[in-house]
Amino acid sequence: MAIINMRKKEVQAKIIYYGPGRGGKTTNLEYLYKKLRDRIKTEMVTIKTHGDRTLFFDFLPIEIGKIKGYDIRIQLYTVPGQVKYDATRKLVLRGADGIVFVADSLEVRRKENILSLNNLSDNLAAYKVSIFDMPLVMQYNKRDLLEEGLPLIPIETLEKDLNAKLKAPSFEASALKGPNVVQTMKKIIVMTIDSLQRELT
Ligand SMILES: Nc1nc2c(ncn2[C@@H]2O[C@H](COP(=O)(O)OP(=O)(O)OP(=O)(O)O)[C@@H](O)[C@H]2O)c(=O)[nH]1
Ligand SMILES: [Mg+2]
Repeated sequence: MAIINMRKKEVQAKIIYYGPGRGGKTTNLEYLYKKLRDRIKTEMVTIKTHGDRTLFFDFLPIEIGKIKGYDIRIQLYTVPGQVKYDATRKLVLRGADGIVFVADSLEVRRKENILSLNNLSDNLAAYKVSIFDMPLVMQYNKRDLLEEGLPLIPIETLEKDLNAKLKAPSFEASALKGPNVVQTMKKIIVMTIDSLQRELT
């Protein structure tokens, strides 16, 4: 849940990048950090990694200016995607205001995407939150690998596997090269702020 400080006129919202291990969550935040460096006053924080695997979380705070007189601060987090880190994932998810689900487009990762989305739904349910009530954006990542001739899951299949019921806005992206990384972030911020508006008015 967002922290709203009426006296200071500040809103702090938490957005989580969720998805299977190696799907590209950390790479999304790294790209945003490079791209928006002048707008980000603090360093990106990476809490514990083993090689390039996230063991705890990444954290990137962004100030996006004022809405209705309130200073809006967005905190982007990633969870560790590896199945074995579920307790940590659940902890980081606590109090989320919005979620980006980063799916891995590689064909061999089809099952992992579905399991991870189910895991998200279960972990939200444990906090008594329905995934259907949560601002959520789907990102189909690694689309650049199509040019390398690697077998990718067709978008229609990803939509059917992951988004048939949710019907969330979705983006084909490459966290590594950049297409739709900023757009994904903008969309989830707008959706998250929209859902917080009720608390502001
Ligand atoms: N080609 C390509 N590689 C990508 C893309 N996004 C991520 N990768 C690569 O995939 C690997 C895993 O990316 P990470 O961002 O560390 O994945 P993660 O989701 O944070 O993984 P965990 O921390 O284990 O949950 C890295 O080698 C990235 O460079 C992409 O869009 N295209
Ligand atoms: Mg990571």
